[in-house]
Amino acid sequence: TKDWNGIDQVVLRNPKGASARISLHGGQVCSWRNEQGEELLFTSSKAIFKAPKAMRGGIPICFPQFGSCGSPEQHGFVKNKIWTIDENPPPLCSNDIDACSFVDLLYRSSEEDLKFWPYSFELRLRVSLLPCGDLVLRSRVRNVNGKPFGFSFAYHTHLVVSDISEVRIEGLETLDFLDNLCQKERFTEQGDAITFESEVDRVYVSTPNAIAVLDHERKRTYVIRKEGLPDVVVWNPWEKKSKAMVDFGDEEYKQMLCVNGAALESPIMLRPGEEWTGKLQLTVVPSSFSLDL
Ligand code: TA6
Repeated sequence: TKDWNGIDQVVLRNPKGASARISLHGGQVCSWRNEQGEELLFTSSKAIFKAPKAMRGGIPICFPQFGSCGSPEQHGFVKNKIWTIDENPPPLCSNDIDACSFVDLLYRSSEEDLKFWPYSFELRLRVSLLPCGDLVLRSRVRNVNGKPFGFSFAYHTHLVVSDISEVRIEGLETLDFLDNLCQKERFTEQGDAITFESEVDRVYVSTPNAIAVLDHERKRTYVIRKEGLPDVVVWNPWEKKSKAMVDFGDEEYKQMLCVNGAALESPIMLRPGEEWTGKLQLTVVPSSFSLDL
């Protein structure tokens, strides 16, 4: 299918009716639906569908950095570029075989890119929809025999929630976090689940490889599993920030929560020819399930 700019989109489906849509614009997952056809990823009703900026929602791929740190593009530039279908994908590994449908996308650094980020890389993204409905994103960054470089990375994951004030995150208790609302000052989370009653913009560091986002009202829990992504960004703009964003509805903060698997605190260093992999697996289960985090 085509997206809002007429850019190709790939639709993945599984036999039970779950689906996902990935746009070649930015390699962005724009939709992930469960077997009942319910949309699980948030997209702002005021999202601007105009290239080159990524639309606000889904799962933008943030590379080579998350945050601004002085570069021209907030959250990196690959999310604003046109990717291609990878004709020479990495070999299938075990759970890919399970995946009844997947797509391999590729972004290669261009001459244009080298002008403001002078490192040559290949970024390969495999998005898989498993028979159970889980969504798996595996990114591989390879230093294409250029100069050594460092980067940070995040899957900017916008989850749909029924009411942010009824949401809890389990798995980040007692961890340190950098608070973007206090000049990235380091704090330590207390011992109970994280709940929301105001703007939150934090990077939890050295996090476990599985955390849970419990949506109390909809009786639904997202389980986020990750590899190669030691940090978790938790972001909700709340009312004031929402009003300040042109591509975000005033009240929408109540129905979304960003919980981003990321590698931020320590940049990942790649020497020529080296490759890094960052994997994210999203599961949605009825909250009644006991979680084996
Ligand atoms: O997710 C954390 C964050 O860096 C917030 O500080 C806010 O900037 C958010 O990302 C949205 O960034 P974006 O570039 O999508 O507007």
